[in-house]
Amino acid sequence: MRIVYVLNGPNLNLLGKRQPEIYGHETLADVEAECRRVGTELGLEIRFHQSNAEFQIIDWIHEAREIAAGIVINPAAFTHTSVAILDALNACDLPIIEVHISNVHKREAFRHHSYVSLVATGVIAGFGTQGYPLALQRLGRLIG
Ligand code: CA2
Repeated sequence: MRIVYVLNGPNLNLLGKRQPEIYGHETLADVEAECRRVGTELGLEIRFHQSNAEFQIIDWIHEAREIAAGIVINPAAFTHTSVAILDALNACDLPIIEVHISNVHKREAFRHHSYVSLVATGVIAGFGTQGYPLALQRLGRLIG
């Protein structure tokens, strides 16, 4: 089965517990369950991870580079700051879908720039947590 990494950056472990007006009521566990359900439908094995540490996300990208068919990534605040995550993704010859739960373009100006978009195959923003299954559907098409 084709392996897809679904990677989540800092503070996304708080999903559904704070700021529901921005990020909704679903928890990260709900998002993981939905990714696994859609992954099964699409014949994808989902490796779902979250970390607050930049190095850990980079290590998972290195893992994905070796064994995965694609990456879905919500780098959270690292989106706007991390050249290191951009470099790690650039070392992958894989389709990469960048997901943001909120519409970053109607928020603060510092959220309008994404390092990850420089390497992403596609970007989904503002679809709430539904962005994750949508990203998996797109990957399913791309790697089908
Ligand atoms: O909209 C997104 O998915 C973001 O990647 C979320 C990041 C933010 O820094 C990006 O600009 C956009 C923040 C994730 C923090 O998630 C929380 C969830 C609930 C409560 C507090 C934080």
